[in-house]
Amino acid sequence: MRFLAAATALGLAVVLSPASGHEFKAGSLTIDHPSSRPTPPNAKVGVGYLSIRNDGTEPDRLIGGTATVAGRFEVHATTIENGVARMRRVENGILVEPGATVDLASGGTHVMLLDLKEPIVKGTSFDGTLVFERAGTVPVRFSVEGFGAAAAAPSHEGHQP
Ligand SMILES: [Cu+2]
Repeated sequence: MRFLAAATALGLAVVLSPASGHEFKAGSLTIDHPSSRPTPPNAKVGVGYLSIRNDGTEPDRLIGGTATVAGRFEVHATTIENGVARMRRVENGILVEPGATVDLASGGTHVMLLDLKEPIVKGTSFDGTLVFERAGTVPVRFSVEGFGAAAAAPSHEGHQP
């Protein structure tokens, strides 16, 4: 109830998701559409994308997570250095300010699934968690989608541990 009251007071829509989306709530946070992309056989690295909306009055921070298909879960940022996209682990997590929506998407900040135990297959889904500083551990489910025609597959070479 507190969440609804706060959201209403702020004039925010409580539920706003496309028909194809799926979302997960934890306190003031809404996790929208966790997704992943298929990997080739024997790949050791996969990606995770999602968005996080904070309808509360306190900031929160995504500091980690898990996925059933992966041995390790990291949050990565993409930066362009000398015209080359490089990814590095975000050590302090991802800040989600009150009223903000943070997108973890192709070409930007993303979830890196390392030490894959099995290939990630289009049309399937897998369980995972997101860990936040305030909201704690939030169970989510990643749906595996194809690569969009417009979005080039991100290269994750150099990510091998
Ligand atoms: Cu990465």
